[in-house]
Amino acid sequence: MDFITTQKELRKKLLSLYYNVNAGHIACSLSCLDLLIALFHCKTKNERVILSKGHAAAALYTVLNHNGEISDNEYKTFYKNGTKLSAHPSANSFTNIPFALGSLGHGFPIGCGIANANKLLKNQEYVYILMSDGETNEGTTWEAAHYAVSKKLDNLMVLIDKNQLQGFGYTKDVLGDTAAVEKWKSIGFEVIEMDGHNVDKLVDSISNLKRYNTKPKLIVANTVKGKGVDYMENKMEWHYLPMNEEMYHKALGSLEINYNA
Ligand SMILES: Cc1ncc(C[n+]2csc(CCOP(=O)(O)OP(=O)(O)O)c2C)c(N)n1
Repeated sequence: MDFITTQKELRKKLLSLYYNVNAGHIACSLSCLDLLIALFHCKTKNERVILSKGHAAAALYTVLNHNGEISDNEYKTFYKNGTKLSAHPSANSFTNIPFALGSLGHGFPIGCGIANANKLLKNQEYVYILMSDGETNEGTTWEAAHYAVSKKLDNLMVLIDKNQLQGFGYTKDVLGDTAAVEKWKSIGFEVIEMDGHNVDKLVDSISNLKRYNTKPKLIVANTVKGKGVDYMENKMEWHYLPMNEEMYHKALGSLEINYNA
């Protein structure tokens, strides 16, 4: 299947969403959008996807809108007073997520608890967790990682959006490479490392990993913060900046060149 058209169209929607409310975290969402497209393509109806890097909520809302789980009218309420679609996902704002996300380092441990509950209930459904490489700095991440292995959570799949940037620095300068493959392998995860923007290959890898039935799984996905918009790519400031009108049109132009299917 060719996902390029979806990747481009959802990026256009995402940019328009952010531009209309003058909001930031654009590059954070562009970094993980392709991972979300792949996850929602692979997950079965009752499986959960937890966006632990909640500051990229707009990317999640965009994929849910694309899938028909969020209506066009509701999608337009993003960031506005009274909306269910706040800048970071709030509790019960969308299907099956009964807790708020955005305080980094919490989606993963909560997801481990849900995966363990599924196993205790003899329910084989997977829990997928998408977290940032910045979140692998958090202490809670390491406790949860050991918990996942000790409880043999073979129904757990974690994707790390490894764009190597945080809000105010490079990940390597903040705490070293806490998303390194060998670290996670040594704990007991089944780990693969791959391009986090190739949706076809992500879909194949997620499906293959699901067949491997003894360990919790991890995909270290190498990504580019701001992917698709040239002037945002790998630029620290686009963690927080909103776009003005000129920047918005320039961003759309970039997509036309980079996703010319
Ligand atoms: C516990 C916690 N501390 C601080 C923040 C503020 N914060 C929001 S995003 C961010 C860093 C983002 O870097 P990363 O987690 O790697 O995300 P990405 O680069 O993928 O957007 C920080 C420190 C937060 N949301 N939660």
